[in-house]
Amino acid sequence: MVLKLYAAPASTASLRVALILHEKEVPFEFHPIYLRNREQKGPDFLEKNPFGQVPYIDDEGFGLYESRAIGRYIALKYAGQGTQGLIPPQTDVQATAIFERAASLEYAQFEAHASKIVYERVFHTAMGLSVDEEAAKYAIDQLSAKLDAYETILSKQAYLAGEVRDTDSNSR
Ligand SMILES: N[C@@H](CCC(=O)N[C@@H](CS)C(=O)NCC(=O)O)C(=O)O
Repeated sequence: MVLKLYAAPASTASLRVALILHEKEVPFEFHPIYLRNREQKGPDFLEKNPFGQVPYIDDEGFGLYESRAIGRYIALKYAGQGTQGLIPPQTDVQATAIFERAASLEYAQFEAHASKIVYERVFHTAMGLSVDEEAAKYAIDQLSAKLDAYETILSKQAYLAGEVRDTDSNSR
């Protein structure tokens, strides 16, 4: 039975899952959820995800929501196919810790501010809703400060996790 992806094309969290499915060459069936119609808040979808948000997958009866958890699940389940090295082997505890740190940084330091900017400046504008310019400007300032820290790290190494440019493993 092919994996089912319940998602919305304009949703960045949905695209995150679609990207992993593509990288891991996993065939899937797309089930569109119409956010404008608030289908995600209807009883059928709330049974899948009580938070009423996309994406959601159904993999042979195993249901899962939260895009990052889904991404990790797909990367682990389909480890033998598609793009390799998305997640380090758990036996390499240092590489795993560094991967987890990069993942935490994305969620805690980047996503909150970046998504606020996109919601205010892109989605609200597209939907004809009022834009909270003050909130957008605050998020831009916050994100700029975070990007300075990213710059410091990435001026010394190629990626936040994974390949290290210098030979000092402590700086990974
Ligand atoms: N942390 C969740 C966020 C999911 C999320 O924010 N989904 C948005 C679309 S990108 C959504 O369903 N919005 C509709 C709503 O909240 O009613 C994830 O990564 O899956």
